[in-house]
Amino acid sequence: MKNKTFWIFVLLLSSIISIAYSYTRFSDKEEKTVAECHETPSALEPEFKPTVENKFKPTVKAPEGMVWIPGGEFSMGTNIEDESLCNIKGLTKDASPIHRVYVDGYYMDETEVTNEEFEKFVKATGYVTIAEQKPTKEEFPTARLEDLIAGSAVFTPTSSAINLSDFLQWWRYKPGADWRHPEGPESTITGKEKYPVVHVAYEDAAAYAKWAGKRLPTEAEWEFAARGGKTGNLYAWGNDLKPKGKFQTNIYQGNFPIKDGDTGEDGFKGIAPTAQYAPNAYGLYDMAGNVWEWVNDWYSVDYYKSLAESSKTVRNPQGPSTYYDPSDPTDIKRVHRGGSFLCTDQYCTRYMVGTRGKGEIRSAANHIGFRCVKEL
Ligand SMILES: [Ca+2]
Ligand SMILES: [Ca+2]
Repeated sequence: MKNKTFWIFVLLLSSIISIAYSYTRFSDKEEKTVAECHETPSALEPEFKPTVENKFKPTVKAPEGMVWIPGGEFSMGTNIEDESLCNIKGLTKDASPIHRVYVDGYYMDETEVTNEEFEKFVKATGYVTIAEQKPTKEEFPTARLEDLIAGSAVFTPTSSAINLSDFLQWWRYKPGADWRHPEGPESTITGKEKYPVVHVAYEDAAAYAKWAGKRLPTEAEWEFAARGGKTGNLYAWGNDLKPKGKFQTNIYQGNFPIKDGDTGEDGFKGIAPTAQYAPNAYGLYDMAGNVWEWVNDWYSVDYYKSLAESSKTVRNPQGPSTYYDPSDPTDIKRVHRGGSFLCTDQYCTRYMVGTRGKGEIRSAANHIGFRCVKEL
């Protein structure tokens, strides 16, 4: 590749895309008809046992913008391993088997952290995100100096229909893309104060959380909250993607990833302001879709298997002791959850509540954000 930004693109950002797209490596493709692509996945019961919420509820008012999540015992994960994604088998098997988990209660942000909130943090601290920093020769010794340019990955639609096996066709490393310039240097966040902040790497999200007196959720806390006290649902709101024909979250409809392919049937083409759809039963918005959300756990492909081996309820799991992803063995990854405005039933269905994503910890993109939790 002779493209000027290729080195950075590959070295700095290829791992980002594995967030949702590493399934190309899992793939054991079978041709399916369009109708089959839209099949409702098989019912999840009876592997899920009832969620048992803790009874305790704080008597004090919740911190502004946060809601109390009671915690308790629940069945975590999914038993859908290969029906979730058209043409691609085995993608979500890292979220199985279903296993029993207990988490203590906590407060959680009602929405993804917004540009307005992140700006307060930056103004107060002078923080500079990783996407704004020029990559160094030490980090990327094989890159040419002129290729070491600050930037981040931006979704770039294709001009025509393509085979979906190679994500490099629709992701570009854009110099100058950062949280203030989500689509690149010419774009701004003026008027987008209530949109989720994007182009934040794990470190950036963790730094914000610390400043705010909060922390990032564990993966178990995130999923307990997303399930809203319900048992074994496919989505954060129930089992029907479109109850009464209405979308419940901001994902992608139409042909992916073609220019103007997103029909916006759910009300939004591309990213949306937070809280545009009904909240789940705990009062949380956008636990599915809009932007992926960093959680604190290391990503290990077989973590759920290791937890399930004991057959006991796992209490307050903090994630594996280190990362492990055989598809990118050298990348240091943590977990993402919830899917994004780019998730489609043609390609990525990780808006399903039990499924997982992953990302290299110093990488960012214009569909990745976060929210925080706080202990009582
Ligand atoms: Ca949409
Ligand atoms: Ca989200």
